[in-house]
Amino acid sequence: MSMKCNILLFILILFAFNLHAEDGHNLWLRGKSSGSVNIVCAKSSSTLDIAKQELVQGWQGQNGAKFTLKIKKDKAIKSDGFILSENEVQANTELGILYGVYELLRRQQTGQTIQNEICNPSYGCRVLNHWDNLDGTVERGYAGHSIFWHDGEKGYAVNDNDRKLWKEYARANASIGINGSVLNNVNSSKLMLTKQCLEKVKAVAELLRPYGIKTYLSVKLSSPSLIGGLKTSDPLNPEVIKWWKDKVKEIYKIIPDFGGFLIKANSEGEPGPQDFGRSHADGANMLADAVKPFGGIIMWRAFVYEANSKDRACQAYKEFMPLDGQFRDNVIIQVKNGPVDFQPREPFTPLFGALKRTSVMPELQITQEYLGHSIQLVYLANMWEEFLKSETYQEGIGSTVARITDGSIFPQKYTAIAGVANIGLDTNWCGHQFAQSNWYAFGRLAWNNQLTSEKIADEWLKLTFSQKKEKSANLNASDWLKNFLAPVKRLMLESRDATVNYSMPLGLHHIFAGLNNTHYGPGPWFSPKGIRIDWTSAYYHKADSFGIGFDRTTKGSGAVSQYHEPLSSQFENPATCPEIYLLWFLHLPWDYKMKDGRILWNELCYTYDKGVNEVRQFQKTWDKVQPYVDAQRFSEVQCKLRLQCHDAQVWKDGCLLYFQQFSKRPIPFDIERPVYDLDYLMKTDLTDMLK
Ligand code: GCW
Repeated sequence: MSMKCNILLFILILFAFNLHAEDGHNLWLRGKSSGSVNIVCAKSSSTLDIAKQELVQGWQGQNGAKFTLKIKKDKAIKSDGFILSENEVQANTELGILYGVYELLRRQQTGQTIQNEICNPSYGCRVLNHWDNLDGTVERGYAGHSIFWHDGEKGYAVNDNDRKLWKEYARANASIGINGSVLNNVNSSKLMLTKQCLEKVKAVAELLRPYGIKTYLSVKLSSPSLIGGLKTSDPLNPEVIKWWKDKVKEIYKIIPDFGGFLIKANSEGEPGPQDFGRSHADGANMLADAVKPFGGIIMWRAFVYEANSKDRACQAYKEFMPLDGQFRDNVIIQVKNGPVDFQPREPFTPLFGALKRTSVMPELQITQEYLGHSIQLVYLANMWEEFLKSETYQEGIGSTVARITDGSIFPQKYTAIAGVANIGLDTNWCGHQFAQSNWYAFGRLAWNNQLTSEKIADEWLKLTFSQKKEKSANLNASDWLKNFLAPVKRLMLESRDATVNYSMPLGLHHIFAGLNNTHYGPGPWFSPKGIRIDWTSAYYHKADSFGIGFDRTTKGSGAVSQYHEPLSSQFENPATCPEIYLLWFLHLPWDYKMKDGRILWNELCYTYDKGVNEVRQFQKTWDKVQPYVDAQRFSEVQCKLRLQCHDAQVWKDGCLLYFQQFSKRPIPFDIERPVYDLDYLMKTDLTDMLK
């Protein structure tokens, strides 16, 4: 076909399906009103005005209907919750009204029913953590530079583009219930608390405020000596205490609704109270006292591990359990979902539920550091659902991580959940069109930790990809549901397990490429000279001629003992340990018999191969939905799936060929042979291959 014909065909296709080119910048907020609405609201304020404007812009209810925004206290409504009915949203606060309006519009636009219903948030603080550096780079960011910080002299100036973007950012967050943003990296700069930086934070806070989003900062505990001219930063030193009190006063003077601090202390080289012989509680409480008069909180991270320890997974529990009950009520210990570090699959961190007299909040990673950056399509809500639904057994059956952390079981003055953001200056915000679903899912789960990943995917796809004609009331009758929604939703729901299968199956973890600190692609061999042993891969997989896996039983590192019964006995025993965690807790022989009758080595081979095939299937699925997707987003996702296919193959070949040196067994002959050489892969930096 000639070029001309091609172009004509393209235009015809666009016309036929009403598919306007889209770049993804509008996220899930594409809904346009289908008629007018008559809003009744007694008050006016910046937040209520936003609510009204959103209603006008997105209303898809009955044309000309009356809709009331009512602020009226009701005991059944908690914090910023609301009661929603077809003609009214009632809330205790203005923010509750705004959340109610977003919920209403979401339901209208996704064809969900609206009945008289109370919607209360699971967590009080629903916070994004931006690992943004003041020079504009983003640690573990794969979507361009920071939306808050820019490099160079003009870095502190604020321009109209900034303001526009921050407003869009605030709106997107509010629409899914996020109400806090930590604006800078936990590996924080000492400059964060200088006047210049705080002025910039003030400017951001002003844009976020009407949308109900509080600003928080990560700060260095050594700030008093680094920028305050003090000789020490010992948290028990009176001058240090005074320095922080003064600094906090200065902050609240310019940002009256400032949320508080997020602290990474005595972790990966960051300063902390232990530098002065003090405990985490000493450090956290000192800051908590400083922010308390202003209603601020301290989120203190439990991501700690020591070089050369026998098992890094045990460290947080060891350091924090002895401090249970010693923290102020405005301190919340922020704990990563897994005990090592955001791996594709980990069991939950045993601190959840074990800390009974201390507030605890989960930290999830939205940015895909270990799950394919912004190259791979991985929907993370399944992982978070699995984590939140994990039984800790700490207070009997039903003590899931969700209920342990949301105040249902332990009375916490503050409840919170954090997600490490995947947002940058890329037009589509997240690097991959589908990575937006993870931002969306985090917000939705933070609001309601009982939602299923299936429901969230369904909503997100309808909001993000449906075309005009499907958005009307006959959405359910459309073939779009059958030919786009169903297959793509299935793809999303299978994507996380596929990634686990082709990268770190059966409980394997931390075997990624460490070269240049990329954390992309396989690296079970990773062990450069002079590196800490707990940064090498062999520390985690422990492959040898006998078998593979980390022995965390009572005969090994003893990590199983940090879990409540019946989990500790379950994990200790290969017959009862869930196979998804097998090599996390046990070192087993290559010929260990799996439940399906295969030996462990063969199971590994089949699982890696399955992962690769799953991604190939994703490619086919996506290609088939082309008629339902606008050209730009279709081809962007298509290109990325191609890369993902390639990289999944590299994972499979690299891991199987490497482990085969120990297992000394053939790769079962009915699965596809490796297409790469191990030598080649060991020398290759996958991120170079991608360029
Ligand atoms: O896994 C590590 C990441 C670091 C990160 C650290 C943390 C911000 O590789 O980049 O530092 O976790 O969570 O503090």
